[in-house]
Amino acid sequence: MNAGALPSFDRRALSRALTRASRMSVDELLRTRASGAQPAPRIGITGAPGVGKSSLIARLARVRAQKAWPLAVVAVDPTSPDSCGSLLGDRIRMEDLADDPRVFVRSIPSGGTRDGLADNLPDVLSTLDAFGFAEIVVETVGVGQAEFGVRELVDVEVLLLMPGLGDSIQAMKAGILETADLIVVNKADLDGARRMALELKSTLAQRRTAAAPRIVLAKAGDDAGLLELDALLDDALREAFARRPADARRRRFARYRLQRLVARRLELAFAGLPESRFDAPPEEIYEEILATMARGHRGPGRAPGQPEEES
Ligand SMILES: Nc1nc2c(ncn2[C@@H]2O[C@H](COP(=O)(O)OP(=O)(O)OP(=O)(O)O)[C@@H](O)[C@H]2O)c(=O)[nH]1
Ligand SMILES: [Mg+2]
Repeated sequence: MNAGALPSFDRRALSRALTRASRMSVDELLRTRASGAQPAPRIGITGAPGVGKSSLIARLARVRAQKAWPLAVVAVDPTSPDSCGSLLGDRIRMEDLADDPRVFVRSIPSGGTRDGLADNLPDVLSTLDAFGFAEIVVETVGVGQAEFGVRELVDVEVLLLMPGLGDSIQAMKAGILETADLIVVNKADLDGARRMALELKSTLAQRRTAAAPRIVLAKAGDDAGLLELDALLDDALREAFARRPADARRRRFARYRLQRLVARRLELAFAGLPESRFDAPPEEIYEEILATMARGHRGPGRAPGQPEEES
């Protein structure tokens, strides 16, 4: 996949294509077919706000880009500044860090979704596939660790935690720890990191999941944890590709994309119904919703919260 000389992609053309992909309406997307490019290996990095995702990715990207270039990083940013106002000043801007010609970094607003993903993320990722990226790292905004939709869009999911996060490990909802392929206890320079890793191990052992995620300790300025994570990612990607052959991967991503589009079309149909309409029998409203969905959305075609097209 590492075709061509460095850098093997046109940054301006790519930037334009990504802007286009991130702004397409549901109806436009439903009419768009996949490019046919084989999806690049995808790594998802998720975790609560401020846990150190961007800082870690900035370092990880350099390491991974030595063997998989060009490498793309897509960071999903919260749309509402209120949702993490106190953290914004602190926010690591990876654009500033990616001086490596093998790395391309792009931030996209999280849009109308509540699962920490941007609405058009599937198409942003397939745009990167069409440009021939060898690997993609996705940072998803931490959403109180409620839902991890990113799972369906990546091959390997990494969950970042840090000491003193508040929640005790035992209290974490079942499934959150188990769906991750790897867990990083980040900011290991802070008190309680080792204790947290031990607690994680025993919690996961008690829950007896089929394949308990591996746990890595990492901290800024220390390469040991970073390199361990890098090696574990290689293993996890290899396993993911063995589990799902090319067709299965492609179909899984296509399924999630369509599922999201249909869900958004449904939301739009609901949003178009006046309050008074709900006095009607449910079956009648349902038929109307189906008809609206079949007709397509005649409005601007965007979910609330998505920016309007620039002129
Ligand atoms: N003590 C310590 N602080 C760190 C470490 N890594 C990152 N930080 C700090 O943690 C803060 C948040 O880091 P980010 O990388 O922006 O975290 P994030 O998870 O990407 O944050 P959001 O994108 O806002 O959710 C910054 O002030 C970093 O400097 C670490 O290993 N140890
Ligand atoms: Mg970040």
